[in-house]
Amino acid sequence: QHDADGGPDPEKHHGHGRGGMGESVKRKEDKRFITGRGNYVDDIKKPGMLHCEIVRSPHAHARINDIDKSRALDVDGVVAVLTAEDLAGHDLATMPTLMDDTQDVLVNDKVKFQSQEVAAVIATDRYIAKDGAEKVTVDYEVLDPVVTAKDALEADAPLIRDELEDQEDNHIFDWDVGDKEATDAIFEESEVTVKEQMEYQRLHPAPIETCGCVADWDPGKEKITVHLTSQAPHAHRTLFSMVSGIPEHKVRIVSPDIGGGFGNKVPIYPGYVVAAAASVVLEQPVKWMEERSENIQTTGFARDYDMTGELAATKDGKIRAVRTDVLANHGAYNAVAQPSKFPAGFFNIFTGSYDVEAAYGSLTAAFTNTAPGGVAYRCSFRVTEAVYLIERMVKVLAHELDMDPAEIRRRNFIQPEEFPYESATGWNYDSGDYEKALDLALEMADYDHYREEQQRRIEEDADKLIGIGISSFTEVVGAGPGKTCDIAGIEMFDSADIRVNPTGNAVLRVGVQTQGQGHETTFAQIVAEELGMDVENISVEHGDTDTDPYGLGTYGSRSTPVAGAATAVAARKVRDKAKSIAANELEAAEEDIEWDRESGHFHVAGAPDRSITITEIAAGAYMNHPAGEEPGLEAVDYYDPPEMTYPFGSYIVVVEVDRETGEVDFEKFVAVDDCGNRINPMVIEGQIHGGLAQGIGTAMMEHVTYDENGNCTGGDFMNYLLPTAKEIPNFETGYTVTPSPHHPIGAKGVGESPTVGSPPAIVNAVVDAMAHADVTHVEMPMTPDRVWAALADVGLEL
Ligand code: MCN
Ligand code: CUM
Repeated sequence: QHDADGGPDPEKHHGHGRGGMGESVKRKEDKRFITGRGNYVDDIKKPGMLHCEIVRSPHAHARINDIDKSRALDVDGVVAVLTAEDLAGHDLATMPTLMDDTQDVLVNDKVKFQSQEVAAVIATDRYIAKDGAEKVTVDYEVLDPVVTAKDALEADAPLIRDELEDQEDNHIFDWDVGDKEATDAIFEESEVTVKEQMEYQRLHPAPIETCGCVADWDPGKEKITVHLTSQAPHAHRTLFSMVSGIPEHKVRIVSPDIGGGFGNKVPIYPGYVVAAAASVVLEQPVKWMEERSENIQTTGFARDYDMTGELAATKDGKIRAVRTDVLANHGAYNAVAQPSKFPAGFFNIFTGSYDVEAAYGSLTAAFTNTAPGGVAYRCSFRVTEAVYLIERMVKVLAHELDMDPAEIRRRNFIQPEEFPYESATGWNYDSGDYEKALDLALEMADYDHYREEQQRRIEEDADKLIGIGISSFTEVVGAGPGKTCDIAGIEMFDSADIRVNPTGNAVLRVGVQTQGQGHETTFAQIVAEELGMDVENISVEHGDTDTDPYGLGTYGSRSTPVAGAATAVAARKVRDKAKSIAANELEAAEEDIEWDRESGHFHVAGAPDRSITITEIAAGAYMNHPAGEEPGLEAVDYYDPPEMTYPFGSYIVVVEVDRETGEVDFEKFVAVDDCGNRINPMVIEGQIHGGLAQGIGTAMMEHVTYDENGNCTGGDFMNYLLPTAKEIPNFETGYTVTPSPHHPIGAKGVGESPTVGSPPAIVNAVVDAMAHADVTHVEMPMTPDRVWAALADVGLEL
């Protein structure tokens, strides 16, 4: 895949002063964001626009006997009230989920989770719609709910999905991976085995902007335009067309500025379908925008995995086998947003950064009376859960063997020369140098000093204990090769379209969609690098399916690995054409034209002063194009990645645990990441900071909780706690560079690494503070009461 000149050199990334690879170019998008000129879905106002409010069920499990619309229709300004019956008339009563299940758009017969969509009120303004919604009278017959996967699988559990033929219980599927026999055999004969039970609690991505849309049916053109909070506009267009029956070329999805996605904006939600249906029926634009509690209680959640981890090892700490068993709560529908052939996402890489002889993982998924989802929140499709499992287990093993957790990792790392490496579960790691990243992190964290300080506090019986936690994670991002990765059957390639204008600037259109990651800047940097243009002269467009090339969207940190690769390849196609124009302009043979990455110029071989810039070439392409060539200067690339990329890192967290209050303070937080060649170090650092904050939220605060009646008790920001600046310590970031051998610019994704890698480091640190009293696990979120209970359990409390 590498260019003739070898692509950018990791050792000298200076961007050549033009804002290419490796330069911390300031984000172009920030001017409009910080001056209040962003344009989000809720900013869109259209003449005659109506507003949609959804009536939601107060019960988690209930049969609907009757819905009375009359009082709502009496409210002045209410235009329509829709129920499942009305939608059925348009064949829109149900919609497919991304995992082949069928979800009610509005409840047909039986409510399956609290706050499920029951009816929709369309009115001339939002407040009237809300008043109308309060007046819709629903007669519910309340049923017994079941909220945990374990309870849902009990023989006497109430059947949630009774509308499905052949569904006799709440079991969805079983999945397994690896070699059970070989793994079990190693466990039988190993000198040491350890086992731990751990829960990865239900979380919610909670982007600042909730989900919503403005649907606008044009009866003249018979075309619908939907401004949508979408991380994947093209995939959503295809699904919209399939669900509505409107031909795909008559559907336009526009993702304007998106106020954070974090995976929450990958699925299609009932509100979108209702607004679109209402717009078609009423022939007026319809806006639907969620409130915060609706967002937390009903849209794609994350995790909810109950995991058992086991390691088999030798006495000197060589891990021989990994075994895991998982109980997964998928909520009321199987609506996980992930490549369709991976029912447990990429949980497969639970062997992590370690070279083991065998591994086996099994999983059972269940329906419950809770909101559907499972994959979201910077997770790389369940790599969060996999990394948590293995990095926690390595700490458990280190404790069992009384070994230093850094040393035990060193003994088990896959070695740099072993790449490409096939893991025990059959995954092909592209490149890595794990020890280098760990060593750098240890040095930055002043590891030995804190180990001594920890000992001193124990000996002095101090009020505050020190704990040090490590996580040396491996990620897998860049879904994905079309042969294995698809969404609703569409292969997960991505695309770039570059058009160079006569005056020498260019527009790049991509199939991915930024939600805050800085693509308008970083994708322009790839073009700047590959064409010798100034980054200021390249604008990046995305999020409009009428004009952008088809792509699968932004999630799973796939933009850089897939669309970034497409961008580099498209730029190189432009460069190839540029050579023939350069030859024409310089009156030389095309074979004699060379491109110089450093200067960004094209010149005649052996005659560097006979050179020409891309700007001059652009003029030539339109004003003096070579005979026999097409005029113009542009190229498109659809990139099917040969493999995924495997970024990695080592995080070290030092905490102080207060024995009196159970409070945890971060003393030091070091994150060393390796995402291959780096496009924009400042953007990467921003991604790391944000993701570490979310990792702290995960480990310490966040939890979507339900009571036994299925009431969502963690469904608003009073109860679902997000970290603020006050809870976030100073992060120290470092990096190593191990390029991906198969990516055109040697880059790997990074957007999810910090959230994937940090929770186990934090839990390991808190556990480590109590390890001298043989504490091996504390469940997340590690609230002060939980930490205090763990201290009290072993007599360490004050
Ligand atoms: N980058 C780079 N050099 C690399 C790798 C990445 O400069 N070697 C830059 C990229 O150019 C891009 C950013 O880092 O600007 C993230 O790139 P990448 O890792 O490819 O991830 P994506 O762009 O595909 O973003 C998705 C990822 C996911 S899946 C979640 S979830 C998440 C995350 O990004 N959601 C976010 N970070 C987020 N950040 C913000 N502000 N908002 C979200 O919703
Ligand atoms: Cu798993 S959250 Mo991101 O892949 O959009």
